[in-house]
Amino acid sequence: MSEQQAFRSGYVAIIGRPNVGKSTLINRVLGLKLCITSRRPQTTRHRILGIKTTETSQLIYVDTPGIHSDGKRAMNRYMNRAAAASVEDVDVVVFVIEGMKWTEEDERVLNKLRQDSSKPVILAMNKIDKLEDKATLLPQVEKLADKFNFAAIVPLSARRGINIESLEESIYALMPEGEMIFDEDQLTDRSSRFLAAEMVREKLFRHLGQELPYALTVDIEQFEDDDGMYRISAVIYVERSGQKSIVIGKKGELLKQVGKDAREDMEKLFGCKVFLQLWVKVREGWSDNERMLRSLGYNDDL
Ligand SMILES: Nc1nc2c(ncn2[C@@H]2O[C@H](COP(=O)(O)OP(=O)(O)OP(=O)(O)O)[C@@H](O)[C@H]2O)c(=O)[nH]1
Ligand SMILES: [Mg+2]
Repeated sequence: MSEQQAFRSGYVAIIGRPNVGKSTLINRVLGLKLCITSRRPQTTRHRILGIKTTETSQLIYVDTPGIHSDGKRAMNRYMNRAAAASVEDVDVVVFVIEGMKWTEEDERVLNKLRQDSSKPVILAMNKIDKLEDKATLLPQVEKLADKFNFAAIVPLSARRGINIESLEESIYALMPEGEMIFDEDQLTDRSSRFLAAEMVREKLFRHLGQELPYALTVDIEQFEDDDGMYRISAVIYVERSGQKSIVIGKKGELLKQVGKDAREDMEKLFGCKVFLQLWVKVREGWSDNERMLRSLGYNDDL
């Protein structure tokens, strides 16, 4: 630690509507792929911590499900609760929006933040790599500054890694002095088992068509360290038998591809060989049944 700078630590909630790039941003800040991402909205379902420890700070980033207005299904209510709870005990909030866009859903998220005005909020304008006319940026920043007393407004690109240090500096400046909260080499609060299930879910989100990703979840049945190689067996639960054959694909091709991609990600993250087996099972109505949700790991105490 440098002599002039006191050590700082605390929690940073990353919030925003679905698909603005919250999980991509956390991965970029951490410099590794911890959180799953996809081009579909509502990819993240659970709160997950990404911990970054440096010489001068330990910043704990909280990835949250996108806040959205459809609270009809039990799963959607669970996701909104997880997002809302994440803001409660943090030191700084990073509110992510998509570039120059400002939607009704963004307004709804901001209204939630207005209800608890005690926390500093940084506005991150993500995906500025897509911005065609740079001259439009400044007027938009000024317009957004009128909406709320943001601690900072940072245009950035999570995918391309533009202006990320500037965001990190703004966060650091708002953090209280404090000791390390987690071990210095700890990267997340989640188990390898949880991360393995997420990797499989991400590949299903990426390989499947429009609706199906929302009808499935992944449960790890076996996770064993076999002399330095992880033996993992995962069950993909779908809601109807017709969905099962789609997930498996012609001659099992789709499932094979999902398994290969997920295994490669796991090997990178865990740093060891992985033997992955996938099964597909039907569990009718799992996503709209509170009890089944809990049995599949969607618990409010997370
Ligand atoms: N062009 C561009 N795309 C980005 C950027 N950041 C994220 N994306 C893309 O936006 C999509 C959504 O990214 P996610 O990180 O999954 O978004 P999220 O906000 O976590 O979404 P939910 O978990 O569904 O709420 C993905 O296809 C990302 O690759 C960026 O800086 N530029
Ligand atoms: Mg996400």
